[in-house]
Amino acid sequence: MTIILKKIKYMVEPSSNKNIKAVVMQNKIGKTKLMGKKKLTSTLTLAALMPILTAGIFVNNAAAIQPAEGEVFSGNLRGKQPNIVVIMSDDHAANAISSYQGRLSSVFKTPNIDRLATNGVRFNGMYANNSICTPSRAAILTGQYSHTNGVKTLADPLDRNKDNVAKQLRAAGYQTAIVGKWHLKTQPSGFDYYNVLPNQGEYFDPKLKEVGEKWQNGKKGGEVYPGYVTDVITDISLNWLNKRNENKPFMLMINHKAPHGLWKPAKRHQDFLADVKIPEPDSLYNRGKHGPTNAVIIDGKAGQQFGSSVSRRMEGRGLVTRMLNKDWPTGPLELDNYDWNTVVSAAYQKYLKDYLRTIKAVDENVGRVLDYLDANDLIENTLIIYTSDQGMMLGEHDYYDKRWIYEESIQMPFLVQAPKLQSNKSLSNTGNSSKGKVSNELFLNIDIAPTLLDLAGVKTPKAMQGQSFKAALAKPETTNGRDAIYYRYWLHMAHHTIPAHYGIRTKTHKLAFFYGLPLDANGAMPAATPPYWELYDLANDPKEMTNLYPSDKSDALKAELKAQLSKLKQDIGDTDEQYPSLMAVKAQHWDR
Ligand SMILES: [Ca+2]
Repeated sequence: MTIILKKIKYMVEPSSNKNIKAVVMQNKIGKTKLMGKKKLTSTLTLAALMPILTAGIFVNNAAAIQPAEGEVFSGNLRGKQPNIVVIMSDDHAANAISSYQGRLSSVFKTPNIDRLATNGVRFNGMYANNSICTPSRAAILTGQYSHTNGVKTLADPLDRNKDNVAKQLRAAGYQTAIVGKWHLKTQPSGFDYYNVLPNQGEYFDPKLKEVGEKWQNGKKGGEVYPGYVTDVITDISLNWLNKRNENKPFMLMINHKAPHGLWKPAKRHQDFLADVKIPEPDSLYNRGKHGPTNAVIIDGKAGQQFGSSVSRRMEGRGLVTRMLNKDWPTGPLELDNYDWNTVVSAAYQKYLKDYLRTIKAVDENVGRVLDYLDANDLIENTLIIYTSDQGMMLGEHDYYDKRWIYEESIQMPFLVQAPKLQSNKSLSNTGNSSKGKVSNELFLNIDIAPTLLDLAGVKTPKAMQGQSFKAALAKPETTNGRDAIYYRYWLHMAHHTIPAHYGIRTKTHKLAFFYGLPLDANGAMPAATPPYWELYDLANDPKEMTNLYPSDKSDALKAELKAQLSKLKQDIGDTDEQYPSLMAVKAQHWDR
């Protein structure tokens, strides 16, 4: 125990010979003053001891921090195990990153995030297994599907005794930290340092809950940090980097709140894009034969619509209705003409400007992190990822929010810059050789944890369901991904009136079964919705404008995809037999 205390004390002492060249802390954080050596030492000692005080599975962690300084970690492993920085924003659609060259790229640039695309690999086929905050974050950490890790909805807490990527990396000698959005209710585990927002957090003067303070679940607890949340999260992250033990590799997760709604841009960005017309998707006005085109009867009420709209198609949660409220954070929507298309356009423009303004601050702060890593000679041996917990519907098909199986919702932006120094054979082909390259293969968020572990020389634990795609970092154009991905949204009809569904996305097609039942999902709405199917030919209809399911011509394709979907469900253990109500719906609708 003495050795451990000594070790941890060393770990938290600021390095004496730091040479910080270019970092200017934008905010003087009141909190920093409190983080004198004494407090940090006691704080992190407690955090480091927690695993040892807990049972069984942490034995490796304890072993990992016990050897005396220099014997195991400095020199031997350093240089082989890359540092890892994962910057993850919230609801950032690939369309809103200029290197993805989407609809918005002509008017909105993300020069700093794009540095990762220029120097690394852009993944076009990274997907969330369950396109909503809490479940996707749990899947990323645990490497497991929602039905396995137990976090199916926003209401499910992550069991902190479960294994996760941070615990595994700690056991392999890493220092681990997470700053910013957490949204998993229970106290973070596996992290030497955490400082996280309660629940969604606030844009201005956010509260954060730091390691060492008495933990309170969910939205409770925390101390105020003056400033704008994206700046504050970056300040705390860089502060942690300054204080880390330089003799160990590190994994730092920087989790931004932005660009999650309701959007509150930094004051410096409130007029950004003011005179710009944001390109609109055609499907904002013409929804085609996409999705549930007809209103349905839900809970006895006729004329109900699925999916929150930009337009007035849906009142209540529809953006027009919400933005007309005088309390809308950036001021109410101003209209001088109530023609349908004029109103839709005005609401869309306001939505996108609010949204993109919050991303502007994310991009600036990504730049600060990259500059820091550069200035401190860390870029050579650090893997840097930029991603988001899922995507976002930005007016496509007259939707906002996510949750749907549609591309804009489930695609996660995923940009990776591999370490430049290639002292490790397993990374010998990454770096310059893969600079500026693109992968069009299919991957899932549950593959991220196994990949990070693979990079650190850790075998994927059996309980993780994802697969390492480390090879794709070196040879993105020739490395195969998954044949198909499995998607499932459980939070039936809550918040944005989207029915529960599951489906399969192959390289060319997407098939989704909207079974429309709450089952045992926490927070799901009780009323069943009419079951239906959707089928899209992604090769010829990438914007998913025409649901092919009603056409008899696609019968063979439907049968083939249904068989593939059933097989996939079987393989990953997400079978339907435990739900009699779902089996009854399938008996009626599976073969229709
Ligand atoms: Ca999210």
